Amino acid sequence: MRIQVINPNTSLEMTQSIAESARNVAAKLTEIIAVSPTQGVASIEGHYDEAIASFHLLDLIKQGQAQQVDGHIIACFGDPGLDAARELTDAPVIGIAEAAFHMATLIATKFSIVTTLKRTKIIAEHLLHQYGYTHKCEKIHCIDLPVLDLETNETETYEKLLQMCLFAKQNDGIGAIVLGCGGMSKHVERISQELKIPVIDGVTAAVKLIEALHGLGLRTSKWGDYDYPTQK
Ligand code: 2AL
Repeated sequence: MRIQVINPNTSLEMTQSIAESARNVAAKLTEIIAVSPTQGVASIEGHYDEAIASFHLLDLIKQGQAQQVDGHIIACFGDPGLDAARELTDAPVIGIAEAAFHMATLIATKFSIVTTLKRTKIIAEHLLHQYGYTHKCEKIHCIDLPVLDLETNETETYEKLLQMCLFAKQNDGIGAIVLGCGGMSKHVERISQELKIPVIDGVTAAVKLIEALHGLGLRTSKWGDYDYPTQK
């Protein structure tokens, strides 16, 4: 099967690291096609960024559909454009926030999120509410570093991320941690080993969820609001 992994920001470094994470967990016969838009925003850190990124992301979904990929992943923790993307195709489309929330609740009663800038916290809160996971998430912690620091300042961001995850483990009364950015995906294995509790990264979670849907022959329902956009 072929999965299109879309990094909706224009950072090629982040697209590369997301692709690597996805390939590390993909099944032998799964091909990962990693793409990002040539236009848009370099990182997604607020509502305006999300609106711009969603617009360009939808073009990439159309491209993936033309290539007849078997599934699409929106590899940004705000899951920008998810519902609109699902209207465009019947191949499954999964956002990394929803993938991580689903996975976390299968193995822990409660989880906390460790994400990037404080201003992105409200986006995660809205998603938890929308997906029905508010009561499962104990706390949202922010390392308060810009998204692109995950690429340019790897050592410092890793250390901050690790310390915040350790703090959440000790203080939140949780069983698992969700990493709140596509750019954090590359750190999930190392952080899991240090923390010794489940740490869930949405990119890798989404790959395995798409593979599961594919294996079961399940595709996005076209009966109802996810039907193709109406012709004008
Ligand atoms: C994100 C993400 O995952 N990628 C990006 O550009 N912005 N969201 C976030 N909360 O850091």
